[in-house]
Amino acid sequence: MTRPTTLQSSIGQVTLDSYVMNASGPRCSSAEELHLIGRSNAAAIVTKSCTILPREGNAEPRYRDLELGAIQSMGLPNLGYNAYLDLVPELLEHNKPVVVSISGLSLADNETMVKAFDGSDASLLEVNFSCPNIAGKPQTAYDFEQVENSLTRLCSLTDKPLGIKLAPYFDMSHFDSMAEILNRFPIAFISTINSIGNTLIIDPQTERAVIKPKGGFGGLCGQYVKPIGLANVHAFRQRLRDDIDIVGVGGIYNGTDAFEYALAGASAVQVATSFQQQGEGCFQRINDELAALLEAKGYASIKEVIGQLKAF
Ligand code: RRO
Repeated sequence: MTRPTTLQSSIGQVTLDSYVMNASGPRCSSAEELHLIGRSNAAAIVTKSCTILPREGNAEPRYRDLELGAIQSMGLPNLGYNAYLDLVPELLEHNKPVVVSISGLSLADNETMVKAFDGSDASLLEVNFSCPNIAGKPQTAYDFEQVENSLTRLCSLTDKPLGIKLAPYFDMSHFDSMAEILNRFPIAFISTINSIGNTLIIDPQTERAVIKPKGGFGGLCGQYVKPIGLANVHAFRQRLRDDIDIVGVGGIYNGTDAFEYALAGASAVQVATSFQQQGEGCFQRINDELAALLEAKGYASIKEVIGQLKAF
């Protein structure tokens, strides 16, 4: 499939034919779903975060659409890492990068999976340090010492471009501390943000939370989180080494959203809620809207925009 060169980008030296891919999140657990992404205009195929063993995920109801997004507590439903190892070769036949998301329930699990995928032809590895929805498992991304320990081990296990999926941060001191840690490791990229964990939506009619797992606490997604995603991308762009790419995630529904992420410093973006709500046509639409916006503004390439947020 030919795509406008204006949207070509790269993550960890891996070329992307467009700017928009799916996020590790909805509609990317099964072989069928992943092939559907492969046939779409998405820049890459990103798998659902995998664990050592297959998981059904949390009890239902575990997802609810909201006026400006969604709340969910899926609980890592996935086929188990061996299934994704088997799928990598056939997914690569779509001629786009395959990004495997890894989300072990322990460091030992992550070590096992990083080693296994290092021996595969996966293009990029994204280790998820920020799933908010497993009862009793705090998000690694909020435990800075654990991030450092994990990266010390994981970076030694692969020569593939390795990235980590971060949780949203809300304080400048956290951006400073996390960037200082990340800059000491040979990581290729970060993806930011994951959903805003442990939020609560209450239905006043039923007088219940709208989802069941974890007593109703779940990850907030969609338009609600875009300003937080933009802030995280921009704060890290100002602090990370130039060779660490940033994948922007959070509330991207249209070409203008993607353009804003580019200004903030994202080398590519991932789409979750809009993909969940609208299906795989969202990739073509958002890429087309972005290309039209670039043309209207007189830019020849998305690369001219990345990180160019203007100061007052
Ligand atoms: O599956 C989930 O519940 C989930 C994961 Br792994 C994640 O990283 N972020 C999220 O909002 N949900």
